[in-house]
Order: sequence, then structure tokens, then C-alpha cells
Amino acid sequence: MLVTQLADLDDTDRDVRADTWRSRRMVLAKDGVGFSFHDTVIYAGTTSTFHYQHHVEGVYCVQGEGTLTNEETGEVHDVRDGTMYLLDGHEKHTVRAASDLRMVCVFNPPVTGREVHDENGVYPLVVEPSTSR
Ligand code: 9YT
Repeated sequence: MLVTQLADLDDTDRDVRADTWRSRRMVLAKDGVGFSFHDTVIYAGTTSTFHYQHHVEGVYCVQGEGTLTNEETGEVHDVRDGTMYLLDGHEKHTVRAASDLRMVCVFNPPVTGREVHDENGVYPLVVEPSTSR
């Protein structure tokens, strides 16, 4: 069993910061369960474009307000407490945060913790062996 307290991840290697968001990655590839699990805040007033070409991501918004644009169809969706979206088609997408958006994110395959977006908003596929706990 793994029990994690969010605040204990502050300023560790599981606390990943980018210009428009911060993500505390509670479960990573090395935890060996086939997915990663993140608590992410997308900062108020920012626009972020993401394109996970190698990962499926599920996102559940638990706080804040914003929009999600599917860049492949142009569709725009409201995002607020209770909104969930699943990027099961590797869709390029843009998140606009009207207020801080608190997002619970799950990735498959799991991220290792080192990935950052490249200039296209793409995460590389980084594979590392899992370790047993
Ligand atoms: C909602 C979203 O995709 N945020 C970007 C950060 C991502 N959740 C991560 O790498 O932890």
C-alpha cells in the first residue's frame, strides 16, 4: 500500500513546475502500477496547449473554472468542478484557466516524473523499469 500526503511532495522531484502549471505527481512509473496519478494546478489567466502523442490522459477538475478546446475539431467545453475529460484519441487540446484549475490527472502509460512538454506541448515517451516496493 502506498499512502501519500500532497504537502509532503512540495519541492521534491515529484513536484514539477512549468510556466502555466504545477503538478505534484503522486504515483509514477516507478511505483509499478501501470498508471501515474497527478494533482495539477493550471494557473489562473493562462492558456496551455498540450498534445500527449504517447499517453492517454484522464483529467478530473475538482476546483476552478475554464475551458477546454479540442484543437482537432474546434469544439470548446466548459471546465469546472465535476468536469472530467478523457484524451483517448491523443487529441491536441488547449486549456484556458479563468481561475486556478485544480485537476486530478491519470496517465497511461505512466509518466516517469521527468517529462516536460517540448515546444509543441508534447511529452516524449520515457520508459524506465518499475521497481518493487
Ligand atoms: C491537465 C493537464 O494536462 N495538465 C498538464 C500537466 C500534467 N497533468 C502533468 O504533467 O502532470
